[in-house]
Amino acid sequence: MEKLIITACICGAEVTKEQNPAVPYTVEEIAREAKAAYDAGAALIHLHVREDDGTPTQSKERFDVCIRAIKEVCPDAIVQVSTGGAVGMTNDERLQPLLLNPEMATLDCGTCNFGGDEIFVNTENMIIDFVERMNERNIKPEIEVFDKGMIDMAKRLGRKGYIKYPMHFDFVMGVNGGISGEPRDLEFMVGSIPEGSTWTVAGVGRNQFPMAVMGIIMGGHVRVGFEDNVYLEKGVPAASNGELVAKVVRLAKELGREIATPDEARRILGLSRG
Ligand code: KMH
Ligand code: ZN
Repeated sequence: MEKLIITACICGAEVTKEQNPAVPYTVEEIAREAKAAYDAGAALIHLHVREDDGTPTQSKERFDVCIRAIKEVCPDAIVQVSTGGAVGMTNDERLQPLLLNPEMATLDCGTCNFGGDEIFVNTENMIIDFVERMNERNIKPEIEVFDKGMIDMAKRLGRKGYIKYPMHFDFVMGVNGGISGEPRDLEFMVGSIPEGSTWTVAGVGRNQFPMAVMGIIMGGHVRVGFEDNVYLEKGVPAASNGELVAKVVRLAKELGREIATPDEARRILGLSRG
């Protein structure tokens, strides 16, 4: 089995300091949380950014400042920018961080409900537009799927030549509106992707660590962080993203899986530049 790539989704667009005071908003807080995750064993930082008051933004300038601050304290970490942003943002807003030529970016492969009245919109034409911009800049997409039909969309766009092979997927399990976080759901997702693909799994809320264990034992990779869950265990808020990553490292060690460094992660994901 390949070494385990741990992705830390340190900030997200929706989670707030009211839910956990360690959720980062400022540039300094984002760098602090990235370093805590990296020091604990994360190779990859999935990045959203905020204004100082916590408002989610896709501003190129804000991403630039945050990425520089992250690179100062975790020089070799892979930074994966979000093109999902927050529900309701325009396509142009969401696409801004691609102008910074990051190594990776998310490619959300379908529309889904996101709780309450929220709808996270990703039409077929949007997905094609987003991936073409990534291809132009040699940015590796991480295909975000919240439901099985989104895998089928990615496969369709692969056959049409838009999404390149080998694909890399992130299964986000347990969103209110997407697939749930049962082991059989994950097996279904993993069994549905093209041969030769890599995958990581993100469990939302109480699904985070059960899904992490499944990812470890099934030979996939794991995403944890405040974007998906703010608790270290039931009723115990995590003091930092580093604590969530450290827990995955402990689980992986118990289960006999070694942790990938950022350069090992680059090789596993087929990233062509550092
Ligand atoms: N904040 C969600 C609406 C991504 O990063 O690409 C979308 C999201 C997915 O977080
Ligand atoms: Zn995200």
